[in-house]
Amino acid sequence: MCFGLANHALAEDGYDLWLRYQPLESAARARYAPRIAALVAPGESATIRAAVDELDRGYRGMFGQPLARRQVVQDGAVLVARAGAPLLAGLELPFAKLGNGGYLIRSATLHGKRVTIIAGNTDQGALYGVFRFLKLIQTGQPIDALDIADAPKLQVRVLNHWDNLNGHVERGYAGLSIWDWQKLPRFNDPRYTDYARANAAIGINGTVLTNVNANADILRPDYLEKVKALAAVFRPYGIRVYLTARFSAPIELGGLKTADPLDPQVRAWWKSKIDEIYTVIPDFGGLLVKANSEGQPGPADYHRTHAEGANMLADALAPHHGIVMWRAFVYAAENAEDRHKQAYTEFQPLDGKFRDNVLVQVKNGAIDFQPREPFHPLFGAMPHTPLMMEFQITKEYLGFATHLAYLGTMWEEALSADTHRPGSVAKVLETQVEPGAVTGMAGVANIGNDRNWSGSQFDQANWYAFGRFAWDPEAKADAVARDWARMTWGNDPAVVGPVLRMMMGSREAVVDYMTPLGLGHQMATGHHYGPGPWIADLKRPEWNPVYYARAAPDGIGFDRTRTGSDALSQYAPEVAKAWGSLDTVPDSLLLWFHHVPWDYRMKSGRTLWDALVIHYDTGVDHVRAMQADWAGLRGKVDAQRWAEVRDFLAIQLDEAIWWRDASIAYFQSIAKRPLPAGHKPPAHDLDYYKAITTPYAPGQAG
Ligand code: GCW
Repeated sequence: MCFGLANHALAEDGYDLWLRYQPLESAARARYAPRIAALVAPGESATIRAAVDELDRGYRGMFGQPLARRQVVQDGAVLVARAGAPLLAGLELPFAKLGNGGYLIRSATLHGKRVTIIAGNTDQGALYGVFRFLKLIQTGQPIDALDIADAPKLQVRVLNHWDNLNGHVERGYAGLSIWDWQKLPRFNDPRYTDYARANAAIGINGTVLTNVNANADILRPDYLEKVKALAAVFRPYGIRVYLTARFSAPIELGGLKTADPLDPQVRAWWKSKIDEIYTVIPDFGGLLVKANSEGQPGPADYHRTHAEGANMLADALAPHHGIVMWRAFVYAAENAEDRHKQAYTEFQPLDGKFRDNVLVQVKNGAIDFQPREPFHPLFGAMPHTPLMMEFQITKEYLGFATHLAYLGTMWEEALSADTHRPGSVAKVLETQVEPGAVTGMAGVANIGNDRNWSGSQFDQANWYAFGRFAWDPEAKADAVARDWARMTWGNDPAVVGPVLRMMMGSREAVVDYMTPLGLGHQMATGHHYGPGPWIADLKRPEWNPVYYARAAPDGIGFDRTRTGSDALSQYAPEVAKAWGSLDTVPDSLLLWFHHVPWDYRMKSGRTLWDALVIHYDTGVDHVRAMQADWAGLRGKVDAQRWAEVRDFLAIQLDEAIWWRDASIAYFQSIAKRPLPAGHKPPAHDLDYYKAITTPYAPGQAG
């Protein structure tokens, strides 16, 4: 018996994510009980069964008993149904606005009984509604007078797993891949179902199972059988599977001499391969491609454009209603152009040249998932081409699994940025380029086989937030964080307050101690773990941190104005003007766009050098503040998860200080200025930091 024990005394390891369904306090139970007295769910589809199972599981967890299932409506019944169900006859419900994935939740009177209706145009919509209803209870919201209607603003809401067939996850910090290819298709780990539940709960409706640095073997018949088994687990939850296509697969698997997208044999090979995939998995979602980027094969190998490459696959997928997600993350080996400009240069002229079922997948910034980047200039610049957002949930550049960094604020910043072409990045994503055109968002997953899925308790928040932003790109990071905090740590305001404070400042703290004031990529080589601002000897200029900071005796920063690379010209004139002027560029992007003297006067009146040092310290201080907040939660959350977070914060503090000290040691060796008063010198000299090597840091490519 565990009655009488407070929740937080029970051991938890984080496995349950946002579906913990902890026992309610008796007052809450009494308050909710009259409104959730029975379940009436007439549908018999696998999706309705999943919805019923989830309600039952949630109810058992929170109320400590099974939820009665009834055929007829009674007082307090929860009705789960699809538009058109006889049960709902006579009720005027606004289904038209809900589209395919939307739902409504309504308190109503039906045949004289007070009921709660959860319904969508599809069973999928009803399932989403059930998760929302459960969330209301989990987060302590009233359910007496509900009138909720919600629908996703983007159609394709996918995770991208950078998982290799050997189980290694590129940029993965949560253990190995959860896909156990060796045991599939015979053994379906129950974890796959929990994965589907967790994703459906946040509206994710697709998953790309394999790494964009692709292996053609995933397209072999034996692997397709394994994919089929996963697809069967995910199907009831409305999650489609997608795969990555290695562009040279016709050579590797098909024995052809070429992978030229205009070659008839190549086209025939892809057509037959794609037909085969659909025979095995009739609702297969489509293909994701990284081409001619970082050594991956692609159409440029045959002097063809990205559009020609993408369209070949699109033509083969179209009869099956499949899509191609074609990545715009390209920068060429022999191209001396500012890396910031290269994707735009290559893709923008192709606007309108892609088939209707192609989405061009664009990273949020023009370089590469840095702690802070301005939005990618392609957003708004390809009005005739569906663009989808690619965010990186896994924290390759933000401290791996041990640094607490809530990315919701970063994504809100990117999505709410005004492209002036017109509208925000969010609006660009949401607006169909023509009626019926597809829209979407992808997130590079942070999921692995660690018990807590994401490598840390707080990294779960980033998976959660990705789902919420994919559903609604205009979501607010603080509201999302609040929901997550309540479902993950409980509704006690004395817990939620500090957790929110920690989360909301956390990403800026990482920016401050790693790459303040608009610096880009200062990470060590290859694994990107730890600082390497001095690195200057890598083959390609843009692989070197010195390429981004350009620290020199005369100052620091990358001039991307007209006097420099002119990357600003790729933005709308209003944006170029604001960011191009030292008077109006925000401090946060100063060094991204300008090279300024060390003694440059910031708006604060401080010199740039002093401001830089202060930012590093501000970042470190936030980590200390998070530690203090967390210390105050001892005993207020379960001991196991509490201790893990405490220890990870200690690692984060060590590493934040490492970042701060190494960066200051390096930049001071060039700036040759004293530290501002009250700011301590680095603990060691520059050579000490340069000598640190961590060859076995996790998540490396290859
Ligand atoms: O950020 C970089 C990573 C690579 C990754 C690449 C990409 C999958 O360091 O590991 O490759 O981006 O997005 O393609």
